[in-house]
Amino acid sequence: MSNRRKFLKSSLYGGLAVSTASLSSVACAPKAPLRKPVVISTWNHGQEANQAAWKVLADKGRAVDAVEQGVMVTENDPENATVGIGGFPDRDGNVTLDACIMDEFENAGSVAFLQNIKNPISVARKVMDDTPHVMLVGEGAKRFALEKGFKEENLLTPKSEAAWKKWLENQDYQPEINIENHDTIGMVALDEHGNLSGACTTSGAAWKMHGRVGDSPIIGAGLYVDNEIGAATATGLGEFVIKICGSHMIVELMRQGYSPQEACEQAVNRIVKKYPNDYKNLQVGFLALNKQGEYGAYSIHKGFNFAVKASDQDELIDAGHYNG
Ligand code: SD4
Repeated sequence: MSNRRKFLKSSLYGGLAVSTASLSSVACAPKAPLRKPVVISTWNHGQEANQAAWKVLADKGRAVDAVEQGVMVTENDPENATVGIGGFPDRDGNVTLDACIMDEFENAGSVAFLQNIKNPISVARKVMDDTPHVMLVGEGAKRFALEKGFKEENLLTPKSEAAWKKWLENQDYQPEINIENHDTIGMVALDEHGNLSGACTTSGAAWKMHGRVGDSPIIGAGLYVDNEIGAATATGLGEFVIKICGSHMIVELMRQGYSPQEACEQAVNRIVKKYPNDYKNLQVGFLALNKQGEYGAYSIHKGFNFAVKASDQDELIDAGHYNG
């Protein structure tokens, strides 16, 4: 490690440092940067989503188009209970969706608490491209989507409705690690032109309070892209990602010389240090990709995986983790 990096680490984390000896192995970090284009995304559904993103990237398309096309695959899958149609509803039986997107010019678009529109990522894209705003929520987001030609539809599938009715029997609201909401998709990509973009989309925590919004549509929490440096995205219990501005923190650490892997570890360490009682019962995972095509991922607990696609790599990788 360079002296500069050592200095930055000790000054930034002097009071908060978690010994790297306590960290689990970081076998997921690549030895050499991947040749661009590259796309990485959260969880096993990321593999299928990456294929759609790859079609755009392999055709020398823009990363922002790739990530939008990629995460739409997951949004359109009714079997996925935490993204788009088929997402588990809130405790009152409403499916409410959150999504955001950032492009290579650091433009950003976001929607939150959006109902009855299947592809929130594309609505977020339209907010970014066609309005002077970054974020639209609730009724206003829906009205905007309808004006843009999106179709209103019922997103509560019989399967998700049955799961909600089962939950109503006990109404237990304890987060379960890797179970409560483990298919949210965050995706970041580096295109042939060397530009970075990212997207994140979810139906959020199952059985949440009506009106609850998580990290996924919050620029700097669930997603952040700085085309000079890198991009990061998050999954897991969003409240804890928001409280540390997780994705923004990771990008800023990469700016200061940390690798994507080190930056993801530091973000997880921050949650562990700040919330020593909470972290044991909740999962958060981060993914990062830098401008050079190096990636990293890390989570609090075992069980977080992510999908990587590049011209000579196509695999699902178990992320390193802090606990256990
Ligand atoms: C949320 N972060 O709403 C989302 C859920 C998630 O994997 O990412 N699940 O808190």
